[in-house]
Amino acid sequence: MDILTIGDALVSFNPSTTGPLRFVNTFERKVGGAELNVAIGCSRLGLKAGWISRLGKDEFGKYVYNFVRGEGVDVSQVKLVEGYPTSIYFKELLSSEKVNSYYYRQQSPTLSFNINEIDEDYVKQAKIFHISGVFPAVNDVNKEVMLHLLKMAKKHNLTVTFDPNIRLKLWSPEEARETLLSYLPYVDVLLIGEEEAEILLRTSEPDQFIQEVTKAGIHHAVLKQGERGATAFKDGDKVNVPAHNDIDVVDVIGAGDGFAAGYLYSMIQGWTLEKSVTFANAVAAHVISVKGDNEGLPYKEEMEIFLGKRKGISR
Ligand code: KDG
Repeated sequence: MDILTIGDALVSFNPSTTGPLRFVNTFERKVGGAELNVAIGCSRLGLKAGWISRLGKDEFGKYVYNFVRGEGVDVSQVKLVEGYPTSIYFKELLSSEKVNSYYYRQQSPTLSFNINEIDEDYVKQAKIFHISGVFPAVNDVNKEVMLHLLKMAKKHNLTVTFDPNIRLKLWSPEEARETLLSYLPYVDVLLIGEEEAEILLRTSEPDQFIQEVTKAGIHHAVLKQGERGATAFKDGDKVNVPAHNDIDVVDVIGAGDGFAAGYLYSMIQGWTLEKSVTFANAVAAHVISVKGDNEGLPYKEEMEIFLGKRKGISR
């Protein structure tokens, strides 16, 4: 297996119109979940991806399970459990770039996780363990499971990649900081947005950021700087790669997960920093040009067309 991740999935309800939710009458039902989106993105690019999770033994749980399986993600470590409803969330679209999320995940099925059920033989066969800050933000059981898995990943020399994905609707900046900083000793590669860097490292100025991350023992990181692109560094090399600012943005949710999927793919290919960030940016650009958290994640063939390696025929 190339990529392993763990997360709480949600059924996402996407409003048919913009504006305050109290005036929205119809929604489209889709699937979301930060870490799951990454697994789907990796799978579409041709990697073998596994996702560890718990879903409710209910209609929504079956819907998510079938969806994830249909995307080719390994679901052998996903259980549908009685007594916990599958998490859901509603999006509120104020514009294509301003989206509010309303979560209903206090009783997340991940509360039923038991660290003794984590299959070490399964974990150790992966190359990369990708984590995000959403999973531990959901509840304290997840925090315990996360630490257990990080220790297991390190024991078996998996590369740990980390996107803090700080969701302030799920926890305060202080709690996020305390918990997420405790993961840094296990992290090999950090993929972080500027606002998150401010919360975690108290800086988003690239050179200071590199200093802080290096102090934390991390020698490979990408600072995502929105319209100003991304600054990446690895073992002393540093590059700044411009963003794609020519995209018609339809739905920004999931961009970071697309970036992570593209970056993980590039890591597996052993590409240079510049090529990796360019590719990850392009995957993210595909995500935001389509409605839904993961629908726009490109397949390998689409990326080959995008990169000019293959000719696309549209009719
Ligand atoms: O990154 C996108 C995800 O955040 C979205 O699919 C669902 O909000 C979500 C979450 O908490 O995972």
